Amino acid sequence: MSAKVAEIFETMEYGPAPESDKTAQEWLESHGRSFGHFINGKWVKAPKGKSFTTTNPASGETIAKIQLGTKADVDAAVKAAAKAQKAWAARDGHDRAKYLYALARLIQKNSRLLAVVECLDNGKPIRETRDIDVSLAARHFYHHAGWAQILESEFPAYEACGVVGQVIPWNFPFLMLAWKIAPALAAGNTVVLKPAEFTPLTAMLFAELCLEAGLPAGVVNIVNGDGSTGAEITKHEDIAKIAFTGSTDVGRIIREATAGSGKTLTLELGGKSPTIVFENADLDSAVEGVVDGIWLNQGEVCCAGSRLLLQEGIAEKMIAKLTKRMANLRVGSPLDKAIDMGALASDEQYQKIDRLVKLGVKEGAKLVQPGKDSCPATGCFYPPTMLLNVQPSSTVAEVEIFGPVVTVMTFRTPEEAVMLANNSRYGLAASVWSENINLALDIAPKLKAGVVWINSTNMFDAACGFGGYRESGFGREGGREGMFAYLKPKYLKALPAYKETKSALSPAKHVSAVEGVANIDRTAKLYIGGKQARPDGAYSLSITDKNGKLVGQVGEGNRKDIRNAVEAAKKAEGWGKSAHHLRAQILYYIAENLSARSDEFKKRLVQVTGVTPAAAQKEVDESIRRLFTYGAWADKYDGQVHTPPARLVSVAMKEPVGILGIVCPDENPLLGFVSLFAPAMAMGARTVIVPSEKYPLLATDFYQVFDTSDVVAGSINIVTGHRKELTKTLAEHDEIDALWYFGSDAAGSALVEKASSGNLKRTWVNSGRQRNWFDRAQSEGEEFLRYATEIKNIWIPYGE
Ligand code: TAP
Repeated sequence: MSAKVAEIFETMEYGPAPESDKTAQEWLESHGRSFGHFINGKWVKAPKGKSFTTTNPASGETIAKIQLGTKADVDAAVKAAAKAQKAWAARDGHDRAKYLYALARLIQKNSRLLAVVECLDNGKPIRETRDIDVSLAARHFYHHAGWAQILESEFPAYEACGVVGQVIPWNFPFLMLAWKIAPALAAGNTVVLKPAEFTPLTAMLFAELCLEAGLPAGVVNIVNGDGSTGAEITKHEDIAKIAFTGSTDVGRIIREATAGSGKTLTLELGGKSPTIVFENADLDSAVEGVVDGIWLNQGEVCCAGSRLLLQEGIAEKMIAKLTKRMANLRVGSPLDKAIDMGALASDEQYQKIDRLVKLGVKEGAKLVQPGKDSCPATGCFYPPTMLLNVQPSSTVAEVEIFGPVVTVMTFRTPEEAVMLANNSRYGLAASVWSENINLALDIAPKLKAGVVWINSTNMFDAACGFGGYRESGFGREGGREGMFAYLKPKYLKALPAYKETKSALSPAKHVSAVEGVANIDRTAKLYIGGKQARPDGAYSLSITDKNGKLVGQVGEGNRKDIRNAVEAAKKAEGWGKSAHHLRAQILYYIAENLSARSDEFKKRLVQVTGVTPAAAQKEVDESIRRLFTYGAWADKYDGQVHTPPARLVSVAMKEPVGILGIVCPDENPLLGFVSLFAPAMAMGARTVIVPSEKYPLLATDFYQVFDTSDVVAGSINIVTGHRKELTKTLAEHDEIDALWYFGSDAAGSALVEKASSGNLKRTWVNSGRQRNWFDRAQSEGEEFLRYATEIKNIWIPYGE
């Protein structure tokens, strides 16, 4: 019997508010509860193909049977995508915009069905699928319809990558599909997408919308399957770019699998994001922020606020408020419109979370689960969980639990908060709570995270790039930066390939053999921390001219020297925060001093490379000009202020990448060197540079130019020696954040991409192709600045 109104007023009990799943069930029936793949605009099912089932994690019921994509299915999908790609890219941008707009409208028209199907398949609450997943997906298609429309005028020097392979996870199945497909199509790519095994259904519904929108066959292909299907996509030779969202472990496998293939790669990976609450925060708002931060989507959120850092003075009060609030969170049927948390996506996920929570308790944490008794006993329901007394080194403070579990730690000072927040191998998001805007705005740039929410959490918008630092991956989704991930410069296809060359260097000969400098030690040392440093191994290498005559010696740097150079770069952290005007001044000053020594550098170029004096002069002049270019850019490559559809602004700051390794080419040993260090310097990145292996004297002669140009010690470090060996050390170094490889050979790029998988540093490689360093369209400008910076979006709410 239902309760009387008077009784309800007394108890304030929620009644059931179920959403009907009738339409969703009818849709499933219309497909016979069985799905194959969507390839070349058609449903494809192999009569004897292997299949798996997808279940409703809230009830354990089987929803549908899904075919497992094989190599043959992936081949067919890639073939269809390749066939469709040229025509799709050649269409007028307005034409592509109309298709994207049609998809946005169709998503809106089918929003309730999409929301219910997502609930059934994933277990997340209807309140969230309806108000977050589906509406943000529609917004993504609208936003990217816009980019398709203005692509030619906004990205005139760029073109589509080609066929794009996309692999997505199960936590936001439809939203992740939208984040992947919308920008790819806007840029003129065609796609082969694999949804997660647990949650393929909204992708199937989307395929139907593609048919309804009349999207040309082959533009969108969806192949169902598991990790093995994903692996077939990531290694496919005819795919030009891979976009992956998922765990850091699989991201690492994909980084290695695609190394040296020439495919571009973006990785959106895991996180362990901090929520920092200062004593002067509005605690009631902060409690709601924590609830949203960690219990949205049952905590199965890459950017979940899973580490709560409380300033000591308010810790007790905040924990009490939070415990009370947790007791009121309602966990139950995902289709009930009045529940806060649904079911975890699978039993596997349930077991993993439970195992980690028990381990946390074993390691000394105190378990708080006030809503445990009201959590449904059957189905994959896990209560909101808080772990207190957690040590920064404990497992639960370090690993991504990917469930409704928050770990709590305390801090005393803002400095300690920043230190604790950054004490993670991840760097996806952070949330800062303080009513003192000065404090919050001081903290936000110090956090190593791609997104920082001030007095808010989990805000997303298609216009604001989303993505991580460190092992949270590289690349951004959304906004202009997200479009760059699906485009490539047009000049690339015309670049000639390098031939494999043997190392030019030989161990040092007698110093007295050096022309004109008998008995004088003319060995150029390394340049570390603003000083010339002897190589650790105390060996030198001989440098010869074009006739094989000895012209000088340089230090033979080794692993230890690279480590020392990185240490020096770490100490120069202040360079990243220096004023942009100062960077410009230093670059102009370097240009001025190079100009004063123009003759000396010209002679050196003639001597070692054998070019004519006129060609050498041209290289020196272009190098001076390039320094001016980056002096110019230093205070002009600014961030942006986005205005998402809410009472917030999102400030997109361009931050230096941190410590950047650079491997220089042999051709144009002066201009190549300048073209690479100058943009990094302009953006405030600290560099460890391996100059041309064959002609390092052009870089070692430069030490004196640096010394007389106010260059900050440690902001630029140079280690001469064998390119391959030093490159490998740079790629494997965990404290190098990014690595550019422009070595003059065919194999170095693969080495860099493979060896960088340890800390998943961001790489930019030449894929064995030689650029023309005199051609300004390909060798200077914003492309270089983009690779020298990371975009951090800081979200700031306004209004009372
Ligand atoms: P994963 O296990 O990494 O799976 C992600 C996708 O990769 C799935 O489609 C999976 O297939 C496929 N896959 C598995 N092994 C593969 C391989 N060797 N080669 C190619 N593809 C392979 O992640 P998950 O458990 O589904 O998702 C949770 C993770 O995603 C969390 O770490 C979370 O933080 C992260 N995530 C990140 C973001 C962003 S934007 N940074 C957003 C959402 C989620 P099957 O699952 O079908 O086997």
